Amino acid sequence: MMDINKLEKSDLKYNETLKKKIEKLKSKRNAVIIAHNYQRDEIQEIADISGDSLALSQAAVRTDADVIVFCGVKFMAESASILNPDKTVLLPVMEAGCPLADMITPEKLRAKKKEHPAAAVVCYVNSSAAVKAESDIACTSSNAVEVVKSLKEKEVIFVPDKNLGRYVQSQVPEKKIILWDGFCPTHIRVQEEDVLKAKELHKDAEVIAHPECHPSVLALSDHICSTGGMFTYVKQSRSKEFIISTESGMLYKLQKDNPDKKFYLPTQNLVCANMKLITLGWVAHSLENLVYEVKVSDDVREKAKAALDRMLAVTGEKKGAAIAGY
Ligand code: CIZ
Repeated sequence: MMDINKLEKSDLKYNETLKKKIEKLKSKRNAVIIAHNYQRDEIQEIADISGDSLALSQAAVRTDADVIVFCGVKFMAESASILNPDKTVLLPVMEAGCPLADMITPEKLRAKKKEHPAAAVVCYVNSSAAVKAESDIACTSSNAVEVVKSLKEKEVIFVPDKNLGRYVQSQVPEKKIILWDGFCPTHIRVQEEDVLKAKELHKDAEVIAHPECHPSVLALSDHICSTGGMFTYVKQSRSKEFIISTESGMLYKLQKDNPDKKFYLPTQNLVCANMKLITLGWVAHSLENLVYEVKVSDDVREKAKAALDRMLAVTGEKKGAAIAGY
């Protein structure tokens, strides 16, 4: 199978031209480029800041740039806009959505709330601003357990990722978690057999999985954590080899930060097509034409921000976040 992160020589030359153009446009616009850990290698290379969605939005608050080019998917650019309403937040490709976030709507969530009036609603950051606005508190994959534990309610509606919800339930047995039937189409591509085969091939490797993976994959893992948590864990581990069950873009920075260690994906199918829509060409286009601006209406923004603020009050400064270049 073709490795989407490997480029042909002609692409590399063209990319160098684009990188120079992006540099010029960046200073003309007083812009900062921030990139999610799942972005293409060449996008992570040009980014001023890279990390997970929440760490990026928080880093964006600290920048004095006028324009934020968010190389990620739409819900992430929305979070950046919610936390930075006075800045211009651009998503280079408007179609870069998140199928998991699209598996829930505010209307459907309102109906679920009616069925369970005593339950608190916890929404994973991988959700639209409108769904966050309907939730009591947001969470990330690094703080979901802590957020759920902090609630006084015994019942929790957890949306939209059922695998993360099941993982939280396993860590917080004292609460009743009502799951939503959502999932990440990329993470569920890892199968038990893929992990078993990879373990057979790399007998000394530690297995690390993202909690969006299927429970049978998590059961085979030595460590379960968010992308930010993976950087922290790998750095302090004595192991030299790791099998990584999350989106392929993670390998770029894991390898860069740990040149003496080796990383393997259990399957080459761990590619999020939406994340990979962002290319250097689209970043240049975005800066040149100031497109596509992501804005959240004031009423939705205020409520969604309240859900994010409550989460930050529980976890304080984000733990396990890995922000490079900041
Ligand atoms: O919140 C994020 O950035 C995502 C999608 C995953 C993670 O674990 O960082």
